Amino acid sequence: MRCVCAADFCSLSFQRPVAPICGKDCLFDGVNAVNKSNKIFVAGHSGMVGSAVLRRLEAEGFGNIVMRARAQLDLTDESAVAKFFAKEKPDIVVVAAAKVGGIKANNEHPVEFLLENLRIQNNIIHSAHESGVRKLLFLGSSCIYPKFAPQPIPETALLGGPLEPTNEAYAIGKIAGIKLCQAYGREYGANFISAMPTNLYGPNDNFDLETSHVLAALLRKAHEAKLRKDQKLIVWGTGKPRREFLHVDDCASACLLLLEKYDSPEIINIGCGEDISIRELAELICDVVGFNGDLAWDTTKPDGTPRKLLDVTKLRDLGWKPAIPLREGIARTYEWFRVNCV
Ligand code: GFB
Repeated sequence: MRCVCAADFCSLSFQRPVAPICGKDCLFDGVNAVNKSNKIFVAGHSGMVGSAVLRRLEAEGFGNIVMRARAQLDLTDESAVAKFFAKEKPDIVVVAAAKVGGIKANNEHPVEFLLENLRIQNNIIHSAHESGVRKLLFLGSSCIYPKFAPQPIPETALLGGPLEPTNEAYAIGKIAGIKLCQAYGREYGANFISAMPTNLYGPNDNFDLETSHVLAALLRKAHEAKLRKDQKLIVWGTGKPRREFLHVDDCASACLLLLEKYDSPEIINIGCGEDISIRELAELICDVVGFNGDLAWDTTKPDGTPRKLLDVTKLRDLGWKPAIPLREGIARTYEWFRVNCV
């Protein structure tokens, strides 16, 4: 069925027998519209993405937010999750809980990345359906796309070729989550949407050098190299791969827009539409941190996907754009790191 706004610019179609909205100045208000009194469960609220979504929800005046610390609710525990949903009966769910990590952690622990993510998302998505959740936002990752996907990567590239081996297990887990959301939509009419953020960074990022992503790792390395007055900073790989970096607060603003205005089972990318090489990123970080030594390349470490730039046309067509330029975002994150991690 077509979006009921029936406006010329709207090309969305839906499989559910309810009236959806496209979000682009639709004439229709939408039966699925999220309102500020809705009970919203943010799964993974203490992680980088979950905490950013929480900040944004609070800033926008959402006052009925449910959270559970890991010690209170183990999301890999099927019966505990089922009991939690049956008792709380949230209206809206954001699935920001996941086992995440950088290239090294993904490459070395495929079992944990696959199993833990499958467990968490299966439990949440299934219980959300059982307890009558009205809308669910599942967060995936840009690594779900084939290693050699066309650039920038359109949503239609999903399952079009082999994955990048260093993060295949994690990617398969996330693809399973997308497909489960779509299956609940197709079979039961659930409004479970999936968004694919690009490489994110910001407050509450993981700065552990073994398990972090590149931006957080290089911030720590540059900071420590500056303090030690080192001559060199060691960067993994060749420096040639290109990545797109989005501040997590921008990702959170996109998530809210999708909750309010996007009701399609088709996946949607979240990114800024620009990428840089790892070498350029390392130089930028050294500049922001004030480390003046040289870069040295550890080519025993993997490069991973050669390029990962998302096509963000769909999201921009909904009226969203990022607000935090990369240099400013790095400076803000460096400040956060200095206050909270050293
Ligand atoms: O951010 P990152 O760990 O993950 O690495 P991916 C990106 C690039 O930065 C790779 C290089 O080419 C790394 O070799 N790099 C250079 C470094 N120095 C460092 C360093 O000190 N630490 C790290 N971590 N990288 C991840 C996936 O892929 O992307 C996950 O493994 C997830 O599944 C995430 O999807 C978004 O961008 O290669």
